[in-house]
Amino acid sequence: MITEKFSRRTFIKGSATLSSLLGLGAIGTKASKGLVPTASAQSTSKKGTFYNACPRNCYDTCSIVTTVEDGRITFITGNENNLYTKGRLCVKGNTYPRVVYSPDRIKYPMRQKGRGSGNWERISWDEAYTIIAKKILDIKKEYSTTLPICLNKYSGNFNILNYASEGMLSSIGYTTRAQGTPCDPAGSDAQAFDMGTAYNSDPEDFVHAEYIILWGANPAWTSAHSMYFIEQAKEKGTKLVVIDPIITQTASKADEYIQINTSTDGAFALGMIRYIIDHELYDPEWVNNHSIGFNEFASYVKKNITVEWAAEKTGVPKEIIERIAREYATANPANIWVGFGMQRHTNGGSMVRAIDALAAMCGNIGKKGGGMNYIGGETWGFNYHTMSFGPPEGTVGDGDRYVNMNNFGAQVLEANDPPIKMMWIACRNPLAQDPEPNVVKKAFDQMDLIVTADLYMNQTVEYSDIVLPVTTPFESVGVNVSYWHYWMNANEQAIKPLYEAKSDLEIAMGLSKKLNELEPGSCTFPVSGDPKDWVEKEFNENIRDMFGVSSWEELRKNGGTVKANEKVTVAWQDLKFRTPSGKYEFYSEKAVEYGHHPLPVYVEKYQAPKEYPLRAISPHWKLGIHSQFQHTDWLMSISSHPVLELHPDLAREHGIKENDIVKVINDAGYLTLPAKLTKTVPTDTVVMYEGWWKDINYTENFNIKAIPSDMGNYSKGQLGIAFHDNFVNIEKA
Ligand SMILES: Nc1nc2c(c(=O)[nH]1)N[C@H]1C(S)=C(S)[C@@H](COP(=O)(O)OP(=O)(O)OC[C@H]3O[C@@H](n4cnc5c(=O)[nH]c(N)nc54)[C@H](O)[C@@H]3O)O[C@H]1N2
Ligand SMILES: Nc1nc2c(c(=O)[nH]1)N[C@H]1C(S)=C(S)[C@@H](COP(=O)(O)OP(=O)(O)OC[C@H]3O[C@@H](n4cnc5c(=O)[nH]c(N)nc54)[C@H](O)[C@@H]3O)O[C@H]1N2
Ligand SMILES: [Mo]
Repeated sequence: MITEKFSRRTFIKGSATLSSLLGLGAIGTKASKGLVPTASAQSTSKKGTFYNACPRNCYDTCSIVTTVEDGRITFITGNENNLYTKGRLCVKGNTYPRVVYSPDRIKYPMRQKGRGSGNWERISWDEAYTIIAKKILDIKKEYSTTLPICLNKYSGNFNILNYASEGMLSSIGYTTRAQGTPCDPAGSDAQAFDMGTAYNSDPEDFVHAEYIILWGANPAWTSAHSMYFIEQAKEKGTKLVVIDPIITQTASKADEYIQINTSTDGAFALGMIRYIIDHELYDPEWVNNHSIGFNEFASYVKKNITVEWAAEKTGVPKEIIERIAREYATANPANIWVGFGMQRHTNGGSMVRAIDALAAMCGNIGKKGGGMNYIGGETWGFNYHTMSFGPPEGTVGDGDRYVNMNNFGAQVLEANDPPIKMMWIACRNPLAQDPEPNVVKKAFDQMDLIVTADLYMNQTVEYSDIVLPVTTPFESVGVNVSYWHYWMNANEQAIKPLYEAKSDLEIAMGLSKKLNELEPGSCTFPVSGDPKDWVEKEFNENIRDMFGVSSWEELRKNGGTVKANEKVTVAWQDLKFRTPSGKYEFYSEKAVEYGHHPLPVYVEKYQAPKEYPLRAISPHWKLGIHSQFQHTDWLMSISSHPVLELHPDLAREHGIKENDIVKVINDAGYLTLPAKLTKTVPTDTVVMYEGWWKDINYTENFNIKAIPSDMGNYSKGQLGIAFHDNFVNIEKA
């Protein structure tokens, strides 16, 4: 069991210390002890293949073919039937057998004596359900409502069946919910104001573009399969431009790379627009027939924007802005992909509105191979059957209460009527992934009971009272779609659940059973059922029309994967926008309703406080997805610890040399990290990647503050977060 191993690590203010970092080196290459059996040549071995779906919060959402011999996974690879996965997995996906058979998996339900003590004891599922159910019923009795129970669930696993966590809590009454998303809210609101919703075209259509701008996106790391289509376009002669303050691996593939001043992309787009208006390079027919408010917008631009001004703001020479404007406006079709990283700013939404305007006025929206591509949800039309059971009869109240997932700690502490007393955490690691984890911890301290369902002992599990072991995708069934490509993937059960792990759906049924035993009628969630029957309940006419399959079984037999038809894959091809006017809105009343300027105007970037002059950007890491993958042995052997990237000139100013330990400080907390000197980072910025490295008390969020982005309320119910408007100071430790 885990006691000894995990009690070493405690959650302290500050973070990765020098000693914990130095203690690391040896961990990476730990031998496997035969955890993944080699393929047996014996003819007696039972061998089969299964379709699985990678369910992580990733653009690529891959279809996997899993080979199982004698009940163990021996090989995995990408599914050739899925033309986006194209038979290949990313570096993380290829390590899945190490994830499944990792000795670090949580094996049994456990209870911790003393939160954060590491003093765990194994308990049975029945004991776990009993403790949790009794607490739920006690809270309901004491407060006459279940609002003191809070669910924080997000992106560890996007299998449609995993909405059972939401469904189970809805089945006990009204509860408090972490609402919103850290990924995309500002940009999604921008697109909702302009077009009615965010809706991207099929990334496989990059091959049909004549010109591509990757704008604050790093797909070489965060959407590796998209790069194939971009490379194909390049081979045909398409120009690839990358705009990013950091010289990323994606930038290294570009024909032209533009190192922009961070958070000034709105000025860049508006500068291009000024040039395009002056030279009449836009598409008047498109603008006249399919939009409203263009004249007001053009007047704003002529009055307020010059290319010289844009050059000054962005740090990009005027001639370059003009040339990119001309190239973009004269290519047909031209394609823009705006990444989520670009909008993690206090002016993020307004920057996306300016880029939308550029794409729209040049007639690129609605064209195959073109578009302003950001995110989409067209294929998510399942029944969400797991969420269809209402509260028990006689439940009083007006509905659930919401706190912003992006400022979770502070808002939980503020929710006082009634206070939050119990936390259910699934598919989330808030003590590492959220800003200001020390505030989140304070909110945790207020709880009577914290229950976390997870695969591994991450920072949040370590600070929980009860941990419930969950299955990997290979151990249960499911179905997944992407927020980017247009494929639907079946997930089959390839192996039996390891140890005592259960899926979140099975946990929901088990808890409902216990609640109903203790107090009949207290939970409306079904108490038993075969997950395969549940997954079948997700299919409907809408899914059939889009994908041509009527059931999970059919999808499975169809090669495990199927693509939506062309009616949906080219965004806005009918040019019927989902705005109040039905047209593209350069002028948006809806934006005004939400407190913004009606036009895509320039909004100034966040100003660095005097004491903390350096921008800290914390982008997504190539060998992990948030708290997942990087901590496994193969990936630890490639990257054994996190680093702080900084420019050699900045390092020199602070007397810092390669591998020196650097203290990164601001008023939220501090971190110590070894320096990695690189000219890929601008001189006013430091970069620390998001991730969880095994046995290191690191989260980049120790000094990331909960600063909201400008938009998010309209489409997500909550503002997004300006992760990259975070400022620090550094010193040699
Ligand atoms: N390997 C891997 N893949 C992932 C993830 C992961 O953690 N690891 N996470 C998944 C999830 S949940 C998400 S939300 C997506 C994120 O996907 P991306 O948006 O591609 O990734 P980010 O790393 O957040 O940011 C992309 C780039 O934005 C740049 N950027 C920051 N500020 C600005 C700015 O002001 N202007 C411009 N032009 N660029 C800026 C950063 O330097 C960074 O290179 O990736 C998904 N895919
Ligand atoms: N500083 C900084 N912080 C960031 C970001 C950033 O750019 N900078 N990006 C933010 C973004 S965009 C995102 S999306 C968030 C992501 O943050 P989270 O939503 O917390 O995502 P993960 O760490 O991928 O997953 C959380 C946990 O889910 C567990 N899990 C996996 N499968 C299952 C399952 O089937 N059931 C259950 N119950 N658990 C499972 C994993 O083991 C993991 O511990 O991080 C945010 N944090
Ligand atoms: Mo995300």
